[in-house]
Amino acid sequence: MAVGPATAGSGADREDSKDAQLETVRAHPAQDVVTTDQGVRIDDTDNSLRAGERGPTLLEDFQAREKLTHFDHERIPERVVHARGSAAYGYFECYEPLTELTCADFLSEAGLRTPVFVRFSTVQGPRGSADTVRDVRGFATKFYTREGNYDLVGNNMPVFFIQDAIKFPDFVHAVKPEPHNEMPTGGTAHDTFWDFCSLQPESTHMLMWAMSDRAIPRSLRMMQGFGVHTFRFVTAEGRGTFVKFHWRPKLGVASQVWDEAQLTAGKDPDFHRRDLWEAIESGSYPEWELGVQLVAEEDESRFDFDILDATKLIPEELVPVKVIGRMVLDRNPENFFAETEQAAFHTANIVPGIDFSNDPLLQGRNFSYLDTQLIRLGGPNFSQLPVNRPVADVHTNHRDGYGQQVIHRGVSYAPNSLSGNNPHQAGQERQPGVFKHYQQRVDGEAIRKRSESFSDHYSQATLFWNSMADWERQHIVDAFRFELGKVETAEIRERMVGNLTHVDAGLARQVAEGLGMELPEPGDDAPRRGDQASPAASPALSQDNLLPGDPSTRKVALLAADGVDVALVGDLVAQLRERGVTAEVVGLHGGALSGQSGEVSTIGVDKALPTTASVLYDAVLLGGGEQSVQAVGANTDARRFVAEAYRHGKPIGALGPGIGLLTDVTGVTGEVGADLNGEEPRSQQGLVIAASTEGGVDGFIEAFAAALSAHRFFGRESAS
Ligand code: HDE
Repeated sequence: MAVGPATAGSGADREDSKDAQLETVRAHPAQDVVTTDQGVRIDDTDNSLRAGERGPTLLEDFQAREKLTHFDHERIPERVVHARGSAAYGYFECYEPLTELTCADFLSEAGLRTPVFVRFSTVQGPRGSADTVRDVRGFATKFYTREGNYDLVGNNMPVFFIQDAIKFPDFVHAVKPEPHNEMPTGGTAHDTFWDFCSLQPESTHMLMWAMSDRAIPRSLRMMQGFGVHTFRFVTAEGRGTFVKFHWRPKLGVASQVWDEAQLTAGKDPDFHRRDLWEAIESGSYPEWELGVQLVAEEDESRFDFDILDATKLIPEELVPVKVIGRMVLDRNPENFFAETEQAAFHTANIVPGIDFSNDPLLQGRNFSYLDTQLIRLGGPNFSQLPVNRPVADVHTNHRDGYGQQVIHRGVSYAPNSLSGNNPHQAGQERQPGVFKHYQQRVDGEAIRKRSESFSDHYSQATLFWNSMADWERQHIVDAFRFELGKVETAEIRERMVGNLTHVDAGLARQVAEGLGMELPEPGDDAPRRGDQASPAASPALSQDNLLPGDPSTRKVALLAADGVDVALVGDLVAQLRERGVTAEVVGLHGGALSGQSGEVSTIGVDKALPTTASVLYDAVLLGGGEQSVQAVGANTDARRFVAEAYRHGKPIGALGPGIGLLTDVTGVTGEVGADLNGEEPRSQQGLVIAASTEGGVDGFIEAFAAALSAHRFFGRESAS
C-alpha cells in the first residue's frame, strides 16, 4: 500500500512497478479448505442447513446466508457510457527528453518506461453487447507515473459530437436505446439519435467519422487513438504550449466492412476482446506510438477553426505530428471485474507538466468522471482499488468513507502541530514534481453563449469527405443509407440529408437516392469561417494511407479436408507463420486430416469449420492438393466461407486446383478473372494464384503476404 508516511521523491522507478504493487494484493488459488469471509474453515458449501433431509432451511445457516448475500451484491452499476470494454497492462517508453516542452517526469528521459493500463470500449451498448457494432471506440490510458497517475481518456476518432459538455446528457439520451422499448442495443440506427444529430449540426463532422469504417475497426490493435481536446504542455518555468495527442498503431489502421461486422456480432460477439487477449497471450504485443501536435500559445488564433472546439481537428498538413514515445501492451488482466471493470479514468487526473485548455467539453468532463465514479464504485475511496492506485505515494488528509482500506494514523487536518504539520503543502514556489496550475489570465462576463469561433459546423466535415478514397466514400454513403433507412420519421431523414447538402452535394444526393427521397434544398444557415486556411483535403485522414508495412498478426484460414497434401500445407503454414501471420488450418472436421493415401497426417485442424466463420479471418487459402480441394468445394459451408471472404474484399490465395474452386465459388469474371490464367504466381485485386507448386511456394507466399498487408480489395467490384 503506497499510502503512508511521507517519503519525498519515492515512488515508481521501474516499468513493472505497478505489477509489483498488484502482486501484493493478488489472491492465488489456495491448496486449502474453503472458508467463510471470516476465515472459518467449513465442511460443505453444497447443502444448506435443513431441519431434516426434506425440511426447511434454517435461518442460523450463516454459511448459506453469507454465500447468497455476497452473490446478491456482486453487480455494480455499469458505466453510463463506454460500458463494454476490454483492457490490458503494458508500458509507455519515452523516446527523447521533452523538457523544453513539458516538465512531466514520464516524458523527461529517453528510454524511461512507465507502466500503463489501457481500456478500450464501445460507447452505446451495455456491458454484454457485441464488440463489432458501428460505434466510436474509447481508448483510455492510465499512466502510473512516478509523479502520480496521468489519464489520457481518448477515443479512436479525433473529434466529438458536441461542443459543450452541458449537451452530453442530451446526446447520450439520444444515442442510447430508445426509452420506451430499449432498442436498439449497441447501434445508432434509430430515430432519437438522428433526431438529435439532425437538429445539432455541430455533430456533422463527427457523424462523417462515425459513418466511416473507423467505426467498425478490424481490431482494437488496429485503431488510432486521440486525446480529442487541445491540452497544454507546461515547462518547469511555467511556459505553456497547446498540444493534441495521437496514438498510432504499429499494425496500421484497418477496419471490417459493414456486412462482415454484422455477421461477426453473431459469430463471435467477443471478437475484439478475444483478438486483444489472444494477441497478448501469444506474445504479439500490440504497440502504438504516441505523437503530439504542438501549437505555440501565440498561435492559438492562427487557424480558421477554434482549437478549443472539440468538433475540429488540426489537419496534420498544418501542424505535423511529432512522435514522442511508444506504448506496448504485454499483459492481460487476471480478473476482469477487479481490474477492467473497476478501473476509473478521469480527464482531470493530470501530472505536473500537463494541463487543460478552456475547451468547454473538456471542462465539463473534468467534473463528470469523478462524479460518475462516486456512484459506480460506491464512494470516495475507489482510488485505493488495486488497479487505480498510483505507484506514487499518496498522502492526503482525506479520511473515512465506504470501503476505506487504510489505517491512517495521526491527525487529518492542516495546519497541525501534532504531526509536525505533515503532510505539508509544497508552497507557491515552482518545484520539480509538484503540480502547479498553468497561470493564464481569465477575464470575461459570466455568459451562456457559444463563441462565434465555434460556428462553422461543415467545413471540416467537407474536409473529411474530400480526403477519402473512393471506396471509403462509398462505405460512408452506404452507412448513411443504412442508418437513416432505419429511421422511421420521414422529417428526421429529410432534415439530416438537408444537413449533408452542406457537406457535399454528391454525398447528399447519393444518400437521398438510397433512401428514395427527393434531395432537400440546402438551407442557407451554414456559416463557414475565415479564409479557409485549411487544406481542401488531408491525406492523413484516409485509411488508404494508414496501412501496415507487413502482414504480421493477420489471420489466415487454410481451408482443407481429408486427402490433404501434407508437404504443401505444412510449407504454406510454416512460411506464413515465419512472417508473423496467424495461419490456421480450418478443416471440415476436428482432429487431424488424413493424407493423400488415406494415412493419418501431421496436419492438425486448428478450427473445425462448424466452430468458426469466414468473418473471423483476414484471408483465405485454397489448395491443399486435389482431393482436399474437391472435398472443400463440395461442402456448402466451405463455399460460403470463400464467397464471404470474396464479398468482404479479403485476399484469397489459390494454388493449383484451388484456382478452379476460387473461380467457381466467386464467379469472378472480367479483368480480374482474365488474369487468373497463366503459370506464374500472380496477384490481381487480392486474388493471388499459382497454377503450379512444383518450384516451391516462395513467390506465391510473397505475393499473398503483400496482399495481406494491403488488407482489403474494394476495387474488385469495379474491375469485374
Ligand atoms: Fe466520456 N465519459 N464524456 N468522453 N469517456 C465516461 O466516465 C463524459 C467524451 C471516454 O474505459 C464516463 O467512468 C462527458 C469525449 C472514454 O472507463 C462519464 C463528456 C471522449 C470513457 C463520461 C464526455 C470521451 C468515457 C462514463 C462530454 C473522448 C471510458 C463512465 C463532455 C475524448 C473510460 C466513466 C473507461 C467514460 C463523461 C465526452 C472518452 C459519464 C460529460 C469527448 C474512453 O463520466
